[in-house]
Amino acid sequence: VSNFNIIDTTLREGEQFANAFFNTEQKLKIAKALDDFGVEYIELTSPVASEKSREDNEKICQLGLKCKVLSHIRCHMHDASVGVETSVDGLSVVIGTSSYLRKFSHGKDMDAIYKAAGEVVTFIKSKGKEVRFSSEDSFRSDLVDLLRLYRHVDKLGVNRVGVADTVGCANPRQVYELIRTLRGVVNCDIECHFHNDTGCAIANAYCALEAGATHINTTILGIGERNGIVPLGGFAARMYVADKTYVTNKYNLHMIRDIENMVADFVEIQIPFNNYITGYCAFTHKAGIHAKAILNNPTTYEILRPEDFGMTRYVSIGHRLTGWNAVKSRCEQLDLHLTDDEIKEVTRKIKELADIKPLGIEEVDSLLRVYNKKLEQTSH
Ligand code: HCA
Ligand code: CU
Repeated sequence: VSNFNIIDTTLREGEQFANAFFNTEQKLKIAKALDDFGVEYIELTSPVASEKSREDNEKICQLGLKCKVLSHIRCHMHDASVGVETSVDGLSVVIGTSSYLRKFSHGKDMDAIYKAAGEVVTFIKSKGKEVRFSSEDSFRSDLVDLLRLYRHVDKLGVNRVGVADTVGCANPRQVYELIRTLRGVVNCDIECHFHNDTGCAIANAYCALEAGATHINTTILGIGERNGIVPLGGFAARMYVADKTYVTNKYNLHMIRDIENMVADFVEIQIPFNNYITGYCAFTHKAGIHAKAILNNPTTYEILRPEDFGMTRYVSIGHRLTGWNAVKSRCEQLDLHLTDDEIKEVTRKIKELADIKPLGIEEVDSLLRVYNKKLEQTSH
């Protein structure tokens, strides 16, 4: 899979995260950081949501970013008429199409949706803005209804149609099939939005691209409704493995850590220990067997080069699973000259102590230094 675009929606979907209350300054910082990172689009909250939202959207548009700026609106003529008067490059239109949403949310039947979609898309196009039309809860919608609707807006000249797994129910194979089918029905680009309730979001995004999708929605750290959507960092990791050159040339991967720290700070959360790329142990190697191979050739156990993401690898040695090769490498770093037999002996000592409790790196280092000194003294 190569050639895809990121539509980051931290400033729309991310605002729906339980802890998110971005002020204007924070929104501007997020928009700039995403632009510097290199996303192709950012999506903002609807200008209809609140007066402040509308004002902040204007301020973001005035930043003169390289990326395109979109705002998210309901499939209403009222929202569209407000949206076209704002400075965004395009509007992302959405309407629920599953029986759940038709019944418990907006109450429209498929014919009414069909009509509203046509009207709104035609209107936005006539005002010269980019327009995307998306169906909420696509995976619990009737396939025949859905394809008919997408074909309709495609004929009317929509820039993209959107598929949204609003409830996070879809699995990669279902995604592949739906997008493959849709690819045969419309000519326009295909955008996808995956929630992560069952941990399939990144895999779903990848399969969507394999099946012909062109644009993927992400947020920083995956924040969004409930447990959120495709995280920008994890998605970047997935795509880096698929096509390293394309991804490293297109995105400023070294920025991921700072962007995540900034947003974690704004929404008052910690970066999860097992986070893609930036989790505290993402590049920590522990077992003796791993440590030895990593020291010989990092790619043995690393699919992501930490340097490509501005990160560093760490080999943990103060534990009962340690091995003498890792200890030897530490001695070299500390410029201590021990023979292999001496290193093996001190490794036994480390394992013995670590069987009682793990040792910090300072404890290991001082053990190595003391041992080295003793040897030096006895040799004189
Ligand atoms: C929601 C809307 C949405 C929209 C996705 C889209 C979803 O908050 O329910 O516009 O493609 O998940 O369906 O985020
Ligand atoms: Cu969503």
